[in-house]
Amino acid sequence: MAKQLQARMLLSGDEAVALAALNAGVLLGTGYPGTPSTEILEAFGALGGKAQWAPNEKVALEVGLGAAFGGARALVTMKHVGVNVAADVLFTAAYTGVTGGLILVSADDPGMASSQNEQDNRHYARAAGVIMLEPADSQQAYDFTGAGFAISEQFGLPVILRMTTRVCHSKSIVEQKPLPQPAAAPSFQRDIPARVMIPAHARPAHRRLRDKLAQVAAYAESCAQTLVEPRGKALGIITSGITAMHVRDAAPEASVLQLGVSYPLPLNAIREFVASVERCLVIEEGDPILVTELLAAGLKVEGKSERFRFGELNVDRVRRIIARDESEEAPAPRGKPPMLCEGCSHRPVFETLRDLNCIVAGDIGCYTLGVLPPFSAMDTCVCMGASITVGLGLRHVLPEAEARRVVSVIGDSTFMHSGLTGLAEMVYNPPATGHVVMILDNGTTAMTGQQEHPGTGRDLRHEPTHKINFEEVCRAMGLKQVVTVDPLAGDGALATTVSAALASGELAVIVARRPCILAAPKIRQYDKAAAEKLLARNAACSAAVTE
Ligand SMILES: Cc1ncc(C[n+]2csc(CCOP(=O)(O)OP(=O)(O)O)c2C)c(N)n1
Ligand code: SF4
Repeated sequence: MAKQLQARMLLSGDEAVALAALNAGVLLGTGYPGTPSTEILEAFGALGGKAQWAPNEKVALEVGLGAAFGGARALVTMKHVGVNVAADVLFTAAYTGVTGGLILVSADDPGMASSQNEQDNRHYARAAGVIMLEPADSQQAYDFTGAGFAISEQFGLPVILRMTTRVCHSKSIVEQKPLPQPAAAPSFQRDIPARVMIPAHARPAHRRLRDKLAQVAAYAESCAQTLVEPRGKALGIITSGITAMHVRDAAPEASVLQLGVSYPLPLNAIREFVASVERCLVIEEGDPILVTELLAAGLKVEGKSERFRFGELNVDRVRRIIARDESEEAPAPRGKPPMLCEGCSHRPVFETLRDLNCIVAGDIGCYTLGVLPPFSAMDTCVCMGASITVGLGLRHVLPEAEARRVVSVIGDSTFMHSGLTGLAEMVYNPPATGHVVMILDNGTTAMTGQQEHPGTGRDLRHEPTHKINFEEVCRAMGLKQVVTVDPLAGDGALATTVSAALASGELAVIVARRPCILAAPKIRQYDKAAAEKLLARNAACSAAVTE
């Protein structure tokens, strides 16, 4: 049910997407936390939308795709590296197509404010063959989300809404405009050749996909998201996303073509724009994707030099690109290095691993800070879930004395995200020296702002739901040594347990359990509220029985 139109609101890009999704009649919002995307689902849930955290991004996109097969509109959110996890679904979802509108928000992080890489997910639209929309501010985040559902349904394709950190987190005025097309009621229409991707169905599906993309390109030639701003003839700039804002500030006299649909490209509109100006620059944050495509199409455009591929663009850097200024840039001011909070339960774990001279295959979360002094106790950290498996690889090949020092360290949310398959590998192909995995269970996804996950026993709204028991899961998967310790107990149990597990030469899981010190008060509140609700429900039941 659409919300009452209000005149204007100050919203972040993430909040604007959530509001548009609600107004567009999205029946299901799902995703996995990751900065800068996390707030979208939280805001969607707070507005009354059905929002849920999935164990990982692949699961989220599959659930969203199922909803879209059922004719409903679905919103799926993740950070840029999450799309790597979801890529298996994405590529084939482009073939199957969708019935209800499906938007996948990819929140990219150029400059790596809080990420392990700055991959440019515009590549994914091209590689998978899905439509990409790129808003530049909160108003466009709202408008493009609304339009995205209509476009997704019109062409029967998933849409990637590519946001970047600045667009996600900057606040600007949003006018709640009416959205293009109301959502249809969900219902299942059988379409086996479209949705069952055996080779005989997939071959024509690939051809259908290419036809659809040609239709989208034709649509993009004159759609509301292709924004032409003719000004002077001397300079024209082709751009997309947040860079459009920098461009308007840096070169107010330049004509601008902002590609709201950044894949597939409206080549005729671009050609016309290029012909209308004397010098045409392509200014894009990240990889030289647009410029490469436009040069390949025979258009006379200039790109930026390689140095501007790294990090975010801003007004000053855009001015430099326009002026072809290659002089040294002032280094960005260095912030205070992050560190584990005082009293954090991860601290004693890394002190122990450091003191035991372990080789630590680490993972991603607050605990990655165990790499910094005074701990300096992490030797690898690649992507979510890689701790267990990289540790196994090391165990398989290192000389025995070194192999016996290898420990994998993984957080609770990360364990749910992508640790389980690592455990399956561990029991299936055990190294000769055994292996030790530590699950640091602090009862939350601390790094991204304390989101719930399937191991907390609470859903996105912090209401009780089924809690996955790590120890039971490990035992069920075949591990004999599963030990639980309180890392803050201060009784030496942690060091004794780790030493014993290392010495055993067997497979072992140590669950180091103690709530994140920042999340603990809230966790106590959630537990208390849940207990009170349960009591009230039981009282109501017994009253009904005795009546
Ligand atoms: C594929 C992918 N998705 C999401 C993220 C964002 N992210 C980084 S660490 C993390 C989980 C951290 O939670 P946990 O493992 O419980 O460790 P904690 O921060 O609580 O110590 C998330 C969601 C990411 N880096 N990669
Ligand atoms: S937020 Fe929690 S898990 Fe993260 S460093 Fe602080 S206490 Fe540790």
